[in-house]
Formats: sequence, C-alpha cells, structure tokens
Amino acid sequence: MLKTIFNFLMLYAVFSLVCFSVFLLYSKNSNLLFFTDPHHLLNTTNKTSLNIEKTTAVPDFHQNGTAMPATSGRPLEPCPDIPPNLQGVLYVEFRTNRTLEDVRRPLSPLLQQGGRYKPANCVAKQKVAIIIPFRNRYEHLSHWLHYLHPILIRQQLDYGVYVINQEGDGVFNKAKLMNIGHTEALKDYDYECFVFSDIDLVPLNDRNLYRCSDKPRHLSVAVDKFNFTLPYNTIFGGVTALSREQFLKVNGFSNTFWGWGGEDDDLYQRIVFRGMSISRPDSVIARYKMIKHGRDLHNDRNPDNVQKLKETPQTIDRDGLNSLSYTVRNIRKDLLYTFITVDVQAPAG
Ligand SMILES: [Mn+2]
Repeated sequence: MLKTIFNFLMLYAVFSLVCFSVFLLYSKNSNLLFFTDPHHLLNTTNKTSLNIEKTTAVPDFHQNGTAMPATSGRPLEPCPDIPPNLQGVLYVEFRTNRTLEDVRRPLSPLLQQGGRYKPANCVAKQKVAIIIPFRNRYEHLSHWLHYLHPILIRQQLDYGVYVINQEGDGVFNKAKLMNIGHTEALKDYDYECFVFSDIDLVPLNDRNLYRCSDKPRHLSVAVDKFNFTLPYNTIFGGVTALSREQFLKVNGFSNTFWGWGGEDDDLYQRIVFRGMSISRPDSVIARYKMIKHGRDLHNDRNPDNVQKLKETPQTIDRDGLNSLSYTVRNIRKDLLYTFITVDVQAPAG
C-alpha cells in the first residue's frame, strides 16, 4: 500500500516538474514580465529600436523583391494607388558619417546601375526621374541617397536618380542644371514625371509620394528650417514634381538666373502664366529635414534676379528648354546614381 502511494507521489512530482519546465520555456519566449529581469528588458528594447532604424534605412528585401523582372510569364498587375509598405513618420539624422560605400552596400541587391529601380511584382504608377543640381556637396549626397532610395523603393516607383554636377567654379546656375537633368534623363528612358530636389532636403514621412499629379506639385511644404511652415504662399522651391507635359508647357526653367535666388519664383510665374496652378500635399505629411550648411562658394544671392522676375511673360517663350545649351563633360553610372558633369558656360565666379 505504502509503495503504491510512494509511486503515485513520484509520478506526480515528475509530472509537476515537466509542467513547470514547459511553463518556464514558454514564458521566456513570450517575455512574460514575471520572469523578465531588467537586463533582459533592456536588451529587447535595444533590439526593437535597432529594428526600427534598420527598416527606416533598408527596405524589406522579402516584400520588395529584387530589381529583377518577375519570371512567371504572367503580365504584372499595376501597383496599388497607395503603396502597401509605407512606414509613415521616419527618423532622420545627419550626425552619422556615411560614406557612399556604406550607403551602397545594403542597397546593392535592389538597385541597377545609374540609381535605377522598378518594382518586381507590379507595374509602377509612374516613371520618375529625380533631378538633383550639384556642386561639391558629397556629404549631403550620401545622406540624401541613404534616406531617399529606401523611401522611393517603398513608394513602388520606376525611378532613376540624376545628379547634375556643374563643372568648374564659375557662378552656379541651379535652374540650368535642372533643365539639363530633364533633357539628359529623357535620353535614358521615357520618364513621365520629373522631381527636382535640393540635395539637402530629406522627407520626414514616406507618405509624401514622389509622383506627379494633374498640377505641378510642391512637395517640400513644411521644412524644419522654416519651423515647418511655408515662408510665403507662392514658394515653389526645394522639392517639386512636374509631369513631362507640365514642364514642356512652361518651357522648363529660365537659363539666365545666375547665382542664388529667383529661379524657383520664376518657375512659379511660368506655371501661372500658362494657366496652371500648383498643388501641395498636407503639411502634416510633407515635412522635411534640411541639412545645415554654410553658403556655397560662387553662389551668392544675385540682386539682379529680383528684377528679372518682372520679365517672365516676355522671356518664357524664348528662354528655357528651347534655348538650352551646354556641354556634357562626363557621365558616370554608379549603382546609386547617374552623375553627369556639365559645362554650363558660367561667367567667372
Ligand atoms: Mn540649402
């Protein structure tokens, strides 16, 4: 009798032990607070924030696939109106030193030579050329590429990045570089939409789509430098998006704005003069962080440009894409961008 009771108790003890072990194992996996020491908590917090940083910077390889076309033979469906993998608010900082090699490494499975990408699993809504006027801002370029490529990939665009580099140290002409970017990009691919972007502007929300709409679009609505408000109502600088038709209709930018200022206001006047108006995304979404920097050499504010703004109606037909003249010095296709060095016939700085 005693032996039976003893056996029963032993069986019960073993059973309890097994139950307890299973419980321990389960609670470790599911992070039940009861068994979670502060050290463990700290670790999971770090891991989570790392994941956020990682997904902010690097697109999801599984959901986006590679830049290779689908092999199934079935025609691809159009991409959805609202891209499904957007993250909304993004964490952006410019303290980290980023070399082009740092930026290139995680993106290389996704991009094609020249800073090109198109979604693997659907047909992009638009073919978009991103045009960046450039001179001596390599540090800004790394930040811009680090943040923008993952955003543009999540936005499911069929896009290419064009950095238009003004050769020499004559007076800078940003507007002419934009016209050149438009012209050179069209030699590559039949782009339908042109996004003109300053190199120091990074969006703080990926819901701000780099696409064109039925009106010329001003994308950089709320910039931190201006306390996230519009400095004035007709501002049309920073980041803008014009369809091929819209840009042709205004004859592009004027080529004659040398030095800093005015070319963006002239473009705004061209748009209005041609009977169009502009659109903007909601300022809650269209927030930007600007990289802080000093004034560039040979790009001083040009007081003549203010006077020129009175002449837009007279100059629009003869000064622009139809009068553009320049010489391409070099075209270099990197995985992250197409870098085009041009002689814009600049006066000495
Ligand atoms: Mn700036």
